[in-house]
Amino acid sequence: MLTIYSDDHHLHHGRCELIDGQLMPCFEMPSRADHILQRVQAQALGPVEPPKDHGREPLRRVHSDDYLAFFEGAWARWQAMGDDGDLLPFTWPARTLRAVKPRGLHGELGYYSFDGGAPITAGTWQAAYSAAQVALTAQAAVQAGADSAFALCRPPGHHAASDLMGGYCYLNNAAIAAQAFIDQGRAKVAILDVDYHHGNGTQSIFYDRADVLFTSIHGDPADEFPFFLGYADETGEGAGEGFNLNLPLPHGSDWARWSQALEHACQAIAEYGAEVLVVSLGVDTFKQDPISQFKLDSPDYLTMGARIAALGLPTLFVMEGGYAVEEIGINAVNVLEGYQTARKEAA
Ligand code: SP5
Ligand code: ZN
Repeated sequence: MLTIYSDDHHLHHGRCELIDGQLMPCFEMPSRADHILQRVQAQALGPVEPPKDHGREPLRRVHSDDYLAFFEGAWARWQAMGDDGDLLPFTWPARTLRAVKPRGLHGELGYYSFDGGAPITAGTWQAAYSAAQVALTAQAAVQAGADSAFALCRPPGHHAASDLMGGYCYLNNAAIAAQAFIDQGRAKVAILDVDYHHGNGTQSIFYDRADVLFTSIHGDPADEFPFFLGYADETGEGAGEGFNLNLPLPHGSDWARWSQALEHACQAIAEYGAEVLVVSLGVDTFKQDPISQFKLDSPDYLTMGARIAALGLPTLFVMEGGYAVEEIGINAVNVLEGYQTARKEAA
């Protein structure tokens, strides 16, 4: 399997985030992608290539122009104010306030974010832009006929909506790739989001559309981030009614429970008649993940990959979360190896 990777992700390294009432070093750190790359190479998964620059247009198909302009320019505005720490929002237009767009940097940042978990640093735009290009380059390989490809990107993307950052995410790499499939002539794209957290950004981007089916297995938002989206009764709206499937699971869910939800999601994807599959590949479902509450073990990821392969669809894997840094390479690459082995056996 082809892996697309850029070192540019090192340009994004946020300083800290608020966890359990304490400021802690950001769990979403550069060594995550480094460990995955090392494992891809150690297991000889396949070639590793740099991204091609597909430009800004494919980003504009998912994100609003004003959001992209704000994100790209935010660091320079922050610097011009004489500050050089991480830029973090601290006020949001919650209920009883107005979702107006204020003039100043901090107000605009609150307008364009939904939590305080996505710090903007000097290199965040460049890193996120490159991550989107990594996803687009891997997408192009699948569109050109490859059975599968792996977009080894960071920062992750599935929490980012059309004009909102949050949850370590800025540009929605998986959604940008899914939209590129549509724009290149695919009629039905399925997204399977296996990250521990609900992919609220991806859901909202495609919520009123029938050409992209969004399915997600995640910690029940009644008890888990992102709390305000990801419930089972969110089934899509308008033309998208019936094309959004949320499968929330309780804290403590193990492979026996999780794999039943995977079966449910895979059946929905098969019934939908998808032409191509995008997997939002988070491995924060791991039992030792420091911020998550599922109980998957490393061998389970091999089985996960094999079940995804049984769908028989051209498949683009897009890296999302996973914070047990020592094991992230093993777990992520296990999904890809499980997939690849099953595909070879089927051929
Ligand atoms: C891409 C992705 O996986 N983003 C996840 C963002 C999660 N941010 C909220 C983390 C809250 C963690 N609470 C942990 C409690 C551990 N004691
Ligand atoms: Zn996650």
